[in-house]
Amino acid sequence: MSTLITGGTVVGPTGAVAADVLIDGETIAALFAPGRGPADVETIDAGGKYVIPGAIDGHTHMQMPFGGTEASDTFETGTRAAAIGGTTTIIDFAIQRFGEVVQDGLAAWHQKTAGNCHIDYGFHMILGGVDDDALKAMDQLVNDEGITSFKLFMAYPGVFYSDDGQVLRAMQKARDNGALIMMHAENGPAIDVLIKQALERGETDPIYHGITRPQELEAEATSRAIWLAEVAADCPTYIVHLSASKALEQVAAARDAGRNVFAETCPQYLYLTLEDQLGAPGFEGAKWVCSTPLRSKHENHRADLWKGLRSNDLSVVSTDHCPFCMKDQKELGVGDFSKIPNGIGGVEHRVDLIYQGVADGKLSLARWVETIATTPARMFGLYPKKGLIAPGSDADIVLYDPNGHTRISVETHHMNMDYSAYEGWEIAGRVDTVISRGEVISAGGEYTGRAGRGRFLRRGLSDYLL
Ligand code: DUC
Ligand code: ZN
Ligand code: ZN
Repeated sequence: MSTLITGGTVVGPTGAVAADVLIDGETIAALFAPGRGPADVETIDAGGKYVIPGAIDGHTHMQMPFGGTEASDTFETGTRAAAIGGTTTIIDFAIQRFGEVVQDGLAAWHQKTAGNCHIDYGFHMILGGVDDDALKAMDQLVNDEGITSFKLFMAYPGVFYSDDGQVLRAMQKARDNGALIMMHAENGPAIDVLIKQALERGETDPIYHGITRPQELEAEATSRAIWLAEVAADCPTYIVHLSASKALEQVAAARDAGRNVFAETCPQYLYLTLEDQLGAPGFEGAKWVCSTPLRSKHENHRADLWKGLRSNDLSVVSTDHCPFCMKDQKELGVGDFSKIPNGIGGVEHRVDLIYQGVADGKLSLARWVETIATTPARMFGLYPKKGLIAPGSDADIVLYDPNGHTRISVETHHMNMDYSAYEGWEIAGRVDTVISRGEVISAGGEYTGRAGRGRFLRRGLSDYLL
């Protein structure tokens, strides 16, 4: 069956152009000058709307066991919310813990997702224990399983932490097999000292989560990761959830030197702050406990991050979607901020929140699409199947109404969270229609997708490394 999207403005990484888009089955068949497409097909009117590639969220944690509980969105609820918000692909993190077999962790994630996802999905692999077996498993995942990126943690000693020797060995292996190393860059052992000292002083409120994770310890770990990667023959390295100016300086310097270093940021770091959110009265700040933490509004982080997105020192915006409800989950940390499960939910709102940057004049239309769709596709081996409106690509398409408005609230969102990190925010733009592999799954506020229609994506190597 063929469908023609008419009258819209197609936006891609090279800019915007008026064009009609012909979908044939699950893929894009052709682009036409306005009015020049076939006449005998069904049409979708995109007049006054942007026609953009379905967004790709390269960093989610659906139903992740963490902090003594489990992230509150399942793959069913989380991918449905993502779809409604214009995201048609997620890449979630399968987990290997210390002492576990890597392939067992991967199998567990296949089990969690099977029959449950509303949109297409892939996996990165978290390595919580780098040893000889895990290093061997990296080859197998890259060669046979379509898993081509591995996340390591320089934070969370005793949970996911890898020491520098382990990091170096995993980087050497990745340099060898073409995989990308994704790094949670915070100095975990030093943070643990600061946490202990704060608790001993009776500093137990949520804001101390941020105060005990200063930007210097993100910058130091970022720098160390970059140098370790250089020792590993310039292993390609991608810094996740970069939040702070000093960490960004490290990435920018490495990129200026021609290094294989990339980074993402997330909407929470572009908009929210240590004082206004994490420092909210009482236990309220727990809603915004995530790592890396929100940064001070009295420094220049948010402006620097927007600038980094413009200059491509930050290549990608992902969400690090890791939601926990206040009730029974965040509440685990009443009286002790270190026991608050770390994570913020936002998979539904990334497309709108970054479009707000366009409306505010901080980002071009082309960079909006590039940072939320095209670059994640290239970075994570999904391009040009995903992330692009061109003949042969999957017909993952969002019609975006720049004249619409979005009001974010727990009353109306679809994520399984009992609060919203952006409660009451009114933002410019609105996701109008979402098409996933040729099927309209959301239109005019009505959702028509279904669990189980999403397919596992075996990913290739990152485009940026070839
Ligand atoms: N940070 C979070 O806030 N949650 C999940 C894991 C992480 O690194
Ligand atoms: Zn992380
Ligand atoms: Zn994460």
